[in-house]
Amino acid sequence: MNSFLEISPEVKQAIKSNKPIVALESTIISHGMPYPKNLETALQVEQIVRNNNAIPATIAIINGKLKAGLSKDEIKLLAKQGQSVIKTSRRDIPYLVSKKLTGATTVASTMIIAQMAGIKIFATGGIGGVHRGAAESFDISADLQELAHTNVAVVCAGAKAILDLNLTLEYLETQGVPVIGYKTKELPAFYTRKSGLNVDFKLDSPQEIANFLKSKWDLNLNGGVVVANPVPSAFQMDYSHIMNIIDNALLEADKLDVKGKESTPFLLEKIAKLTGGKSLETNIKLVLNNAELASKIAYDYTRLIK
Ligand code: PSU
Ligand code: MN
Repeated sequence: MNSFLEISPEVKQAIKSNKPIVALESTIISHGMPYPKNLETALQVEQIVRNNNAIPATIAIINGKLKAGLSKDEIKLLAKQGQSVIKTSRRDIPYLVSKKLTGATTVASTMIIAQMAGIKIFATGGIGGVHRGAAESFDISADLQELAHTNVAVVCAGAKAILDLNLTLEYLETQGVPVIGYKTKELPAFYTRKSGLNVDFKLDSPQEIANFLKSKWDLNLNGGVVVANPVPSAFQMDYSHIMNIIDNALLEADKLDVKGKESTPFLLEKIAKLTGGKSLETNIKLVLNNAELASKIAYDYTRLIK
């Protein structure tokens, strides 16, 4: 264990007794949703993990400490301060640590801290990926490189269609990152169950996914796994409607020359506005759904490594 890492007493206890643990990211709280929905959702996600016999470990950097397991007050702080909290990916971590700053962790940095704490399963909404127009902009999320190297499984609803999903899959293939569809052959596109693209493997139970993870890591095939869990049908959005809205949001971002780390939060906010808040409701439902599946996988995985 390193001196930068601070694991909450509850998570520490869970690690010691091989209880299932689910890591949760915090950029989704500060940059992915507006207050107070972000706070309600973060707390609800933790509750769902508990209801499914696992311990939640929300991850962030607080005053320069890498934290696995946050207090309610810490979650509240990230939720309230929103976009003024530093969105923290791999490259940002030493800056926050050396300056003792507070930051919300993306998928990439949440994976890094989860791995330091020994947590293998992580639930979120969607991963970052290869942005549309990446051939010009070079905008490829650091999440993908982290998935290439860090041994954490990320349960998500795919990646959202603001990205180039086809190129995202190609990148993951090159980096040796398996993309599993939970009960589906089709890669979900966050707001919709449909994308027109295929996952690598369809697995139909948390147990099968736990077996897959154990096999990968027992083989010393380092790196992460994407577990794509489609949003429940009742909550999905209309495909052509959301595609249209995404196109409009992308045009707006282009016009205002929004790029780099601002891009994803800008687009999420724009899409929520253009859908009259409907995309946010779908976003919340799919995160809760992912937390439930991640808890079940974590439960089965701990039974395998006993
Ligand atoms: N996708 C979402 N909501 C989010 C994010 C992605 O639906 O909040 C966040 C995650 O934290 C992800 C990050 O790791 O955006 C990716 O940002 P970038 O593309 O700048 O790497
Ligand atoms: Mn980017």
